[in-house]
Amino acid sequence: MGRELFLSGNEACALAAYDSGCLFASGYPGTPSTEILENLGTYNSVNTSWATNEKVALELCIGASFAGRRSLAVMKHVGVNVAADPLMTLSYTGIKGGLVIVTCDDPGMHSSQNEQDNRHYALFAKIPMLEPSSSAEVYNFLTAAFYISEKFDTPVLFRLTTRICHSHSRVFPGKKSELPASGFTINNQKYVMIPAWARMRHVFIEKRLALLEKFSCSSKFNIFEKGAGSRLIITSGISYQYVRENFINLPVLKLGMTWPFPAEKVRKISCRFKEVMCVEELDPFLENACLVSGVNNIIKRPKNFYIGELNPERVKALLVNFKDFIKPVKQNIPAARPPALCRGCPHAFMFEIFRDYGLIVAGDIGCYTLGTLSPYNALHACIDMGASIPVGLALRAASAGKQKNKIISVIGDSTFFHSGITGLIDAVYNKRSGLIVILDNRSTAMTGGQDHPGTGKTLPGNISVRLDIEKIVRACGVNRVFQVDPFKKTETAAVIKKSLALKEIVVIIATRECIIYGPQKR
Ligand SMILES: Cc1ncc(C[n+]2csc(CCOP(=O)(O)OP(=O)(O)O)c2C)c(N)n1
Repeated sequence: MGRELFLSGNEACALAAYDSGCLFASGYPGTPSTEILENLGTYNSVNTSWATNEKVALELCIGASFAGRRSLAVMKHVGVNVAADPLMTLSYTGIKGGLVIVTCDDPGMHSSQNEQDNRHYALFAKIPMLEPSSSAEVYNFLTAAFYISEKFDTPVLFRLTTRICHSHSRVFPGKKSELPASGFTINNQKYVMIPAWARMRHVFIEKRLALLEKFSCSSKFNIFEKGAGSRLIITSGISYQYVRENFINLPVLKLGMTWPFPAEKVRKISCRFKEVMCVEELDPFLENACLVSGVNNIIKRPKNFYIGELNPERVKALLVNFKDFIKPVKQNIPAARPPALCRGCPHAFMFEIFRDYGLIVAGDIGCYTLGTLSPYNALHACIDMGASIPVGLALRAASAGKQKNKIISVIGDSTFFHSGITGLIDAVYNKRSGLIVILDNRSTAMTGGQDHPGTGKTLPGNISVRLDIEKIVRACGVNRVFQVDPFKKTETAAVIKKSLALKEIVVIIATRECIIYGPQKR
């Protein structure tokens, strides 16, 4: 008997990467993905890092892969948007050492700004996608993902969702692989994507997709489970568990490799049934793939299923009545509430000032986004990481009258490193004017207190260089830079008041470590 472990999907993912001989991993924190790298960081032999953002993380993994090393890029779903630029061309170059991109999607938006369905990235980038439905499958599929990556010269998209990442189930780990590094092989036509060579690689991609589709049709990832009745269910990921939790006897085509879509297999099985229904979270991804593949006995899900997370009750209601599950009105538990800033949080002091001055705040993503809620109600726009600086400055420039001088940008320290710096450089270069407040709590607090370039520590806990935000801001060409302490509210308020009147770029750095995750607490 082999080992048996009880692991979360994220833990299983880290163990599988380690056991697969992956020696390089990078990512940027984001729920529900964060624990994958945190766990992988406990293995000394794996070079793990929190990159400054997801684009950098993927580019690091590309470099390691080109050197022949298996590598893993880890991010939440919106992180793939940031990494999309290298991703789309990586599909062209292909890889050398197996390269897997883990996207952790968040249907239901437990802790995200949107619930985009990242399965579309596999279709868009023309790369294979695996979708495990339990921790054991996370382990087995990830091991296979490295194999697929190397066999077909492609990056692989590995899609998890919150419930897979965070639920625990049994895992039966295999043996650890030791792989020698093969080194970089010069091959400009493969690794340098100038148009002439990219055109050839596009031809390669289409051939690769055809081969992958054949592989998918015969692969053990896509299995037909016999059952009773004339309706076939096609499903994948966590939705499979919800189907099985309700209906143990239904015939199910369980797809583990959802892209390229195993069209022929699905067609052959589907035509044996009167009706086919895809049980899937969010967009009609499988449903559309079925339709394009010529499956003509599809019953479409009602459109309200395109929204929100599934659960066993919703799936039951879908399969029995073809209706969405309506939550009973009377419940004895309090309604869900959004989180709030902690007692003693330095951000809270700043938001009290913003509120009391009646400022309009173009915000960013972090704990401080909660400044939008009562009792502050002092954050008025939030789009994506790094947006506060361009959005705030343009909002100011495009506004008139009294409102103009009340508009500021507010960004956290981790977010500043992630994608705030380019907005600041743009502001200086284009001679924009306005106030930017950087809330430096020496932590990536929102996601659990991970280190970043401003904390002086790396992911495995080693001491490193601590980048000085003030020096960076000055190096970007900002002349008016003020340091304040949020706990000294009167002084801080005075600096903010004075800065609002200035007709240039002004940066206030409010430094006070996070009450929970500050360096002294770690
Ligand atoms: C592209 C992207 N990557 C990751 C996340 C997850 N995430 C939300 S806020 C945040 C960082 C917040 O850190 P910081 O700006 O320092 O603010 P703090 O929470 O410490 O106040 C991260 C990583 C995200 N929302 N978007």
